[in-house]
Amino acid sequence: VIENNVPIRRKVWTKNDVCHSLPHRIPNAHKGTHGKGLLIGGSKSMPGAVTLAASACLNSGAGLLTTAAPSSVMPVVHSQLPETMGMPLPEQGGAIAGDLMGMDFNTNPYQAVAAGPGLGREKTIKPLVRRLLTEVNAPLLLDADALYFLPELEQEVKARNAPLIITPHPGEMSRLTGEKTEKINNQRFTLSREFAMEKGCYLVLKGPHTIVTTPDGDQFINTSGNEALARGGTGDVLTGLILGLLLQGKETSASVMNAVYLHGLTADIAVKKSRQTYAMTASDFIHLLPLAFRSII
Ligand code: B4P
Ligand code: MG
Repeated sequence: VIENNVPIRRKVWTKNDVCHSLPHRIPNAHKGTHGKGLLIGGSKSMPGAVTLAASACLNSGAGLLTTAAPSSVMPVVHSQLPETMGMPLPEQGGAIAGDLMGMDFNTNPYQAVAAGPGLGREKTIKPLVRRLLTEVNAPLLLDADALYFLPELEQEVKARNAPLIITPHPGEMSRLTGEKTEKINNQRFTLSREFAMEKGCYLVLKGPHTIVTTPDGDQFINTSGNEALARGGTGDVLTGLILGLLLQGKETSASVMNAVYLHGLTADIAVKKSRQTYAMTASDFIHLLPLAFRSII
């Protein structure tokens, strides 16, 4: 099939693909081998989202994670996750005030950075996202509230050299494109391909059978997951998992697809184990990551 003068390449991503592309763990590894990442999120009214993302990242095999959040949110994160380094940030209106403490991304090299879960939509968040787009010279993942200001930062998006990964659900995709959610759902492949190629980003359009599109227009379709994931917090878990695998992998599209697959697999395991989809939470999916990894390796 030809579309926009480019042949369409689509591939269904299976357990076998994860098996073959998941990075090996080597016996003489140290934490630096498995990547040093930065997660930015949280606000006074949403301390849980960034905590879930950090927890998923720490349970993905990542070497070292720093979580940057408003200073009032940091104790919540640390009470749940003593393993993450903390970067308490000045706040305004309960959200990050935006200056990232004068952080210099050249002297603080992270192998990947993610922002968004629970960030809030204070006006201070726009300059923060602009700064990330401009200065992070490593794969950058933007999710949730970090996507809110993206339509106003088009120049910065297009000017990026390092990979940009965005993870909208159909509601967020509707805002990013200006199209109705119904149209997004009816034309998922075409619209995500147009968007990813035009902006030069990796686009993870979430939902049943999540589609990952590369900046070249290649598309990967997920085969795991079920409606048990349709509950608050599961998107935040996915963000942490993608960050964790970006830190360890070499190829962006495989890292992202593997995270999407493993995320869905935790839900498949959850349903298989408990034979119902009512009583479970986003944290339960994180707790099933060991079984998901085990069924792959
Ligand atoms: P938000 O406040 O943006 O929701 P969220 O925090 O992003 O939730 P979370 O991060 O946990 O889940 P996400 O969807 O990211 O929602 C605010 C408003 O946005 C809603 O009130 C609604 O108006 C609108 N909105 C939200 N979702 C919408 C949608 N799908 N369509 C239209 N409007 C929407 O991540 C969920 C994860 O679960 C993903 O990985 C996804 O692939 C997976 N998942 C969800 N349902 C699935 C299913 N049936 N089968 C398989 N996987 C599924
Ligand atoms: Mg979300």
